[in-house]
Amino acid sequence: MRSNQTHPQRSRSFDAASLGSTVSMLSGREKDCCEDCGSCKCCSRRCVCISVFVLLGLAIMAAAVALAIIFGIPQRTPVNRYCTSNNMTGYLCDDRVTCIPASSVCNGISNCANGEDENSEICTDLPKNLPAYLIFKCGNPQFWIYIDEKCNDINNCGDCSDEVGILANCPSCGANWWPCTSVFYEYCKCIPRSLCRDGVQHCTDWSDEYKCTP
Ligand SMILES: [Ca+2]
Ligand SMILES: [Ca+2]
Repeated sequence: MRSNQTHPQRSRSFDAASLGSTVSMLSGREKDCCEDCGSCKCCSRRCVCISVFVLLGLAIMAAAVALAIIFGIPQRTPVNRYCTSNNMTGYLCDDRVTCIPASSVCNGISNCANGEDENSEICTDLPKNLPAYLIFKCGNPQFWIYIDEKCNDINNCGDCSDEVGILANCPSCGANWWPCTSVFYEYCKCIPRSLCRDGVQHCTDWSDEYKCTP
């Protein structure tokens, strides 16, 4: 009877298969613990270390977000390209020196050295993406022109709203122009003096043929 007795502790100590199974089981439990450490009391030192690193990373991210909110997220500042040349509003090229006429922007020709005046960022969906200082809204809001086409004595809007009236607020005719109401669609309140006394009526009052001198 004595020989059939077994010692429980001794038997477990030398049962390699049983030991391997236990280690394997414990490893699985550790893994489970790492995945859900908060609800498990068996966290190993490794699990605690991983959790600390994760929490540290989250804390750093939260601090970065807080600093960005407090001090403001740096944003890309649009380049100011407003310039004037010969008293006309223009578009400043990348060289910060060349000022091209407004009507040279998005005209299909690279007038700036780097072609920035034809950049798709401003030339798509015209005139929506153009700087406001480059355009003039005509009396008919469906039409627009470049700002340098306002007060150039040419009827660019089609209804002369870019040449006559308070919207355009143009100065009087220049020295090379004769003031009159034009009979031609091309002009509005001034006609070129070169057309004076050419045998063709350009003014409603015929003043271009009887008063004007070239
Ligand atoms: Ca151009
Ligand atoms: Ca005009």
